[in-house]
Amino acid sequence: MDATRIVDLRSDTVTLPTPAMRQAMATAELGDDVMGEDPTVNRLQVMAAERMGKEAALFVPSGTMANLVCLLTHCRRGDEVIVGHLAHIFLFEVGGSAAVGGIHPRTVPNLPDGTLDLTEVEAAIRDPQNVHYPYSRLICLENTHNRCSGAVVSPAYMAQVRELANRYGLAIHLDGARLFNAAIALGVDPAELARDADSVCFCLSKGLSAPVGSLICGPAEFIRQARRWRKLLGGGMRQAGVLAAAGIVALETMVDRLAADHTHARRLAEGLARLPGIVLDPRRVMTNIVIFELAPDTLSPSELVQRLAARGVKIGAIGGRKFRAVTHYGIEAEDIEYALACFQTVLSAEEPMRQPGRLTCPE
Ligand code: TLP
Repeated sequence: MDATRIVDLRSDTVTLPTPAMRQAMATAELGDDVMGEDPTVNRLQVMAAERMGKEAALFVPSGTMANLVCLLTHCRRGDEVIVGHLAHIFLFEVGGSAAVGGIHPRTVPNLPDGTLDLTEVEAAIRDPQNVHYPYSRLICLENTHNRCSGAVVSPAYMAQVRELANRYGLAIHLDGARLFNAAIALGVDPAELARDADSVCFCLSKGLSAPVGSLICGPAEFIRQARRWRKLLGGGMRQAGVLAAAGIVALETMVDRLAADHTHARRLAEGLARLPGIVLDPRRVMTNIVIFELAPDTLSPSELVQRLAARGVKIGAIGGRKFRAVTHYGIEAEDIEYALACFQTVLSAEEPMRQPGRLTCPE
């Protein structure tokens, strides 16, 4: 055991900015972005729109605000949104669209590959003539799919959803927090994955390692309205170019290296799957998220988390006997080998718990 080593696999949100990002932040050209006058934010927005193949883009502080602004822009109060039961928007965004926008979520089960069964989606679409129903307005998808072990949703599937949405006059929003991971895993342009969505957002502060920020991309008129919602939510940041500068470096330098995170996640998954007591199909790991289960009659979830943490390996307990480990910038191949060795030790160790305690990481 290495007393000094920390292998933090709780999330790719823990990534720290690269030296090039810090340099760019220190020297960024700035202005008042609420007035549309921050040249660095404007440059990042142009870059993001180009990467996503959309007319325009808007820089927002977080992925949560990006999704909320998009839902508020698409929907009016009382409208219904069709969303996967494991979607981040549904599970982990504080019910913001209902709380702030009066938007009604209608969940459809996520399949293990992150998609929604289209028959189920169609069955969930309401008859607009029936006075009892809310209007179905929007279908939300997620790529990669966080709770489906970073599953990748294909352009072919997106095209099928588009066809369905067109038949019923619905819009599509894509939570692409990790869209670049999906693009790298599939070997396609991110614009291809975003093509059939009316709005798409992606995060700079996950695998791309920037400290703060997400981008919403879509038609120019959509972005114009989204800008008003961002202001309403308090997301109009003044000299935000300090942050956007890191985002530009992220897009320029941190996309291709995501492939290494995927290799590390696959190696971790394969190693874990060989350990007695771990339930996991490594073939499902396509990107940087590994979700696995602890068999009954082994450690308790808190014992596993705490025994690993005592060795510097941090993972997230995500409910029941399930856990999540996420690879990212700063995690190297030897960190994965170290983590696997620690798993092996704690799963075979008979040592009693020194400090029985609560789970501290719900994610
Ligand atoms: N996900 C975080 C946690 O909130 C769970 C993580 O550690 O994975 N969409 C997706 C698919 C996400 O995974 C996340 C963050 C968000 C949106 C929200 O992004 P932020 O944290 O920037 O608000």
